[in-house]
Amino acid sequence: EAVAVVVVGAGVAGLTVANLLLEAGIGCVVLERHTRDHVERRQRAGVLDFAAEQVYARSALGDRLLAGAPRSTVLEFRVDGVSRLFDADAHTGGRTGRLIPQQLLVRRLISAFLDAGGDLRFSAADVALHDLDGDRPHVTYRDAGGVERRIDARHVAGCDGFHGVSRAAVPPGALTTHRHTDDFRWFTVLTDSPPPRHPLMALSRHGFAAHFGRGPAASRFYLQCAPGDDLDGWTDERVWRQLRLRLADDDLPDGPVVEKAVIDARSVVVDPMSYGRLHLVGDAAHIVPPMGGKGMNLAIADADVLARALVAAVRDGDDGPLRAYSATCLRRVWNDQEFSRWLSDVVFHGADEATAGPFRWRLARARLDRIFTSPSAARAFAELMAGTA
Ligand code: RFL
Repeated sequence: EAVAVVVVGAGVAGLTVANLLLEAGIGCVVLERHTRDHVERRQRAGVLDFAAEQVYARSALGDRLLAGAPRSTVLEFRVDGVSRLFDADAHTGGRTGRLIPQQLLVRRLISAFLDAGGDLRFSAADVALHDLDGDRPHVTYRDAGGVERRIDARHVAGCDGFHGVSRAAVPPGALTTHRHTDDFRWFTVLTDSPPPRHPLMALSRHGFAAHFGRGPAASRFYLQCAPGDDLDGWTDERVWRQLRLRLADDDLPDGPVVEKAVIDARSVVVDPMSYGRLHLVGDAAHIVPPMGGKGMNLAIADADVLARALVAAVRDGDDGPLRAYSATCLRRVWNDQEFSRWLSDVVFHGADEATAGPFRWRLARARLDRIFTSPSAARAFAELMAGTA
């Protein structure tokens, strides 16, 4: 069989590319390794920034995808137990993001695609990419019934996350990988307990902690932890005790802990994001650390740029936007890497003088103080949160 574009991976990136292509009348097939149920349950991010929201608002999908998702207008920093509210709405002129759990967005993207007649194949095993540097690449896989399949395509969108097959299909040496890992780690838990009033980041001598909502009855917390700290040390009892201490809130309501993970403060950027007729999108091409909430938003921004470039190439015979795809995306990727690092630095080093040392601790506190005292610094911060168009 033959199609204009094969999309590998049905995460936020792949589903956004696929929906935008379908809307423009470009044929595509999406291949996803997991079942629909698995993909629809994966809980990760929770904030759609303003730039990502605009991607959907410009398409016919906006109302359907964003229904009921409240705006995120205020961010709370709680410093040594004292609350400081950052009014993002005022500093961006209303260009604030929306609170929407990633799996709800994924669920809606899947149903929108299928309702519009999209071809989405779950449980696709052993996906492999071939002849990427020729004019006519093809993709092979085993379908849910175990039958070997082959799809010829003009382009392949590699949207299969950081551990997918797309980037691995590129010959060694064709891509440069930039990496940086800090010596601190984040411990994150997902709980069935009420969300905070506003997204909350707390700095105190007990260490950093953050509390973000994931829908009306769930929360994601982040706690800074030491390099040697692993999951075994974090009993539920320690989690809640540490959260109450760090958030300076004895009445923090608890609830079942649904998921725990320790994540490195890791940044990765692959350059270029294209190889022949393969284009990498989202986590397949870059990883940003959790602070700043840009991972999902970068995936959506890449998907938008790629979908437009593919429409120009396939429908209008204009390859220019596709050739510029990588450079267009990388400018935003590096901007957001810097933002995420900057914010991680503020909240990590600004939390605990004993860990950061007196000099870095004071620098970090000064950085945070600046966004509450300088209107132009506040605006710059709010713009970075809103995302670059
Ligand atoms: P995804 O979402 O990982 O989707 C990739 C899809 O590809 C499929 N796949 C394959 N399909 C076919 N063949 C193969 N060989 C395949 N290999 C993989 C996978 O099953 C999956 O369906 O990548 P995408 O679309 O690029 O989206 C990126 C975002 O998911 C990611 O950046 C964010 O979730 C990162 N992230 C966060 N981002 C934010 O913006 N804000 C947050 O608060 C936030 N919190 C998080 C996060 C990531 C987390 N993880 C992954 C550790 C919290 C966590 C815990």
